[in-house]
Amino acid sequence: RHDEDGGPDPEAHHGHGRGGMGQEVKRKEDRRFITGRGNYVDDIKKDGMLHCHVVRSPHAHAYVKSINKERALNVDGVVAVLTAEDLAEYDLATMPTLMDDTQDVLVQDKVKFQSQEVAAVIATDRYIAKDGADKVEVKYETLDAVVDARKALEPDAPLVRDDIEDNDSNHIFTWETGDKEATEKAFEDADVTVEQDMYYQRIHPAPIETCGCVADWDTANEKMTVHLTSQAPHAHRTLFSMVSGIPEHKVRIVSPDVGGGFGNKVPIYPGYVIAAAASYVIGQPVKWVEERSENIQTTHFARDYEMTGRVAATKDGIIQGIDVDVLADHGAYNAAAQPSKFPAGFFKIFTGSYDVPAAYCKLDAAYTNTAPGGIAYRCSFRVTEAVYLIERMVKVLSQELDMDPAEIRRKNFIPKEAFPYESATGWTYDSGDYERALDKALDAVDYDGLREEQQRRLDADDDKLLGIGFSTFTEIVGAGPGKQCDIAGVEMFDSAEIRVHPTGNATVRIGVQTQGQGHETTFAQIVAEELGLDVEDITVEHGDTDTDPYGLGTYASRSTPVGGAATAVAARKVREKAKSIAANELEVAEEDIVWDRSSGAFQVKGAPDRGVTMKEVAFASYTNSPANEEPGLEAVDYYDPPNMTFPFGAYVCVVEVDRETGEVDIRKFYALDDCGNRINPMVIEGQVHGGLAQGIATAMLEEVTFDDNGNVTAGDFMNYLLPTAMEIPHMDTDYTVTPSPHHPIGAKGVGESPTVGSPPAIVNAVVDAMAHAGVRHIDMPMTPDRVWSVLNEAGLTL
Ligand code: MCN
Ligand code: CUM
Repeated sequence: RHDEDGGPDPEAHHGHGRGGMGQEVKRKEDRRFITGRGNYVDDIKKDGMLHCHVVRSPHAHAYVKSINKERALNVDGVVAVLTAEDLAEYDLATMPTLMDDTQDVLVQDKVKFQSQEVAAVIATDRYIAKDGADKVEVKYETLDAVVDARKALEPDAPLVRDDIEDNDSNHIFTWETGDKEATEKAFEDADVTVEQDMYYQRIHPAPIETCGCVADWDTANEKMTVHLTSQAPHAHRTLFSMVSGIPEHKVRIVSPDVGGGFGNKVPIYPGYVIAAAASYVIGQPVKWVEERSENIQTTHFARDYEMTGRVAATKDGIIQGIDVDVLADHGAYNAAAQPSKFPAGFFKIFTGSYDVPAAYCKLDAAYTNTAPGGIAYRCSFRVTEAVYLIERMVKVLSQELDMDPAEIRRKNFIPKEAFPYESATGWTYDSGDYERALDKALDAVDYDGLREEQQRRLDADDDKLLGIGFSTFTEIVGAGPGKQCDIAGVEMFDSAEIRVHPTGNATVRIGVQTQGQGHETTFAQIVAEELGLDVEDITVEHGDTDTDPYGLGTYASRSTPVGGAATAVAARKVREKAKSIAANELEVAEEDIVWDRSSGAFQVKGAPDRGVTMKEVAFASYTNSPANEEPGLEAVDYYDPPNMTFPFGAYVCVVEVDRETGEVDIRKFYALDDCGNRINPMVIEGQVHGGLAQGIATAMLEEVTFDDNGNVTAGDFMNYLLPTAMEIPHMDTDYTVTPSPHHPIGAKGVGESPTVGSPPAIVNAVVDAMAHAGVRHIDMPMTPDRVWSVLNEAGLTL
């Protein structure tokens, strides 16, 4: 195969031995991780460092009547006990959320969710701080709690937010998108309509490393240094400066190694502010690191969308319209971490991979007595919920029409020729080839063979039912553009700075922040490709706001689409200057110099034996710089993307459902991802494996649950079920390459695709196994008892 311009096959492994694009370079960072030399926030130790432990409310909804510090202060080693009153002196009792709400750093008046921060104990060690916290006496007056968004909107529901002026309900906002009239018309004219309620349950990112920080106020230099578990150090520096009033150049945020983020480390948490305030007041470094249950119970959760989907179609299965109703639970504060102009994230991508002429969505959000959140956990800003909705609805429609679920997808796909494609809700999809991906998937799993086996089992009244589920999803990643997407007003561009040193190696500093995604390797590969340097000669730095260029951070799979683009463009700027130096070295005019990508050298046009390597040029730029150029060889780029990228996938899940126990065995999971041009296939495969594990966990195991009083009943790893190797099946990964036309290296993001795309494939498979008995839906997590109940109702149990 050749690409359309007759160039080399983009799907072949290429690059040129130096670790450029498409090479399976082993991750440079893994050497320190697997030899125990990682450096995480909790590894940071400073002279005189104190420790903070937060006193948390046992109640979900209660007035704080009094706080008595006395007994805690008597504990040997306790240095201070802080309450909201203490923080108020420094104007730090509250902090703004990313959605313009105001959250208590320490409860001022009323507790709004269980385990909310009420007081903080600062002590000479972690255990003393905890002992001290046990001795802080807080008197509460409890109130009825509401933990269900639907109940929260009933007129007599307890009011969560009496701190907001004139507020008399738990309703936060209504958001609408699409064309309501056109959609209604589509439903009036339709041959068939289907409707399905579904609940995307509340889950939690639960990174292995919990959240934490070490705040260090340097009284002599009046500088605040915070080592922080942060996915977005620069944005956090700006917010720290704005909230604290400390000038931004006197705030340094350092994200050392981050032990998984998954969205959990995008927001700012009260613990960070408390530690910083404590260090400022006491004048010593203060460390705060969460325990596991604190992480699950109080930091940002994900999903919690109650959705009703309706689809209008012709009798041939051509979709004419989609109508969606959503009720979103945002917890006690509207604190979702997403671009500020998108109250429902990018949910409006809910028309998916399909050419849908009319679409409309109305979404209401509610406060409840639960921890705030909504956007986190490999979600691409609510694309996860949107993909679940549309991929489930396509399955529901296929059942109504008794059509094959693969065939109905094919009929409705946006055709390859239609790109760039404008969706009914106003996105411009950059590129895609959905049919080819589906064809490859069907072939790979032997679809016809599977359908035959399914029928054979039914005929034989087998104990186990076979189900086949699809998800042919489209993602949207790479926020910006800056005019559309901002965080607290800061436009969502990203950046890279490249310095090539005299001896021909380079330091690359980037504004995005890895949490395990492998940027130290893949971003070096981009530079290796563009500059013809060896990947081993390139060091990538990130996570220090004192030295790295300003960027908006890593989340929503934006690093490659935005930071990767900045890196490629910065490298091209270096190459441009290098060309002029090469001309000087070779004593020819610049027009006579060509860059030879395969050898990583400049050559004289028509005389390929006359050339200089990038290494030689680097040396010359410091030792023999031409008269028309500054010495040195470096460049910086701030990249504001013209559009997002639209990666996609074709996933097939094959399950066996045990009619006796309700257990679901995932027999096969096939995942084809198309993320445009691929930088490192091995890193991508790792991302897909991890993301699928999390998608499978979402479908089968995970849910944060509450009782009626607002107690978190799944707030630790005994009750919140993380997947282990035992639950995760073998996974087959595959790919196609449809480059992004607007990205400098044609790459799209991939980090979240598997978590976004996989849950509906699994639910579709389980439903498919029971479809012959009329089963249309089952909610996640599909625990054996839940599956058994559905089997039983359908008369399928043994
Ligand atoms: N990549 C590539 N070629 C492409 C696209 C990506 O080689 N065409 C590589 C990238 O260079 C990068 C990795 O794949 O090394 C992921 O890239 P990308 O899709 O750009 O996503 P980000 O780097 O922005 O990562 C964010 C994404 C998100 S939002 C969550 S949540 C998540 C995820 O990544 N959190 C993770 N994957 C994670 N993986 C680990 N180990 N830990 C987390 O916390
Ligand atoms: Cu939505 S989880 Mo990731 O965007 O960090």
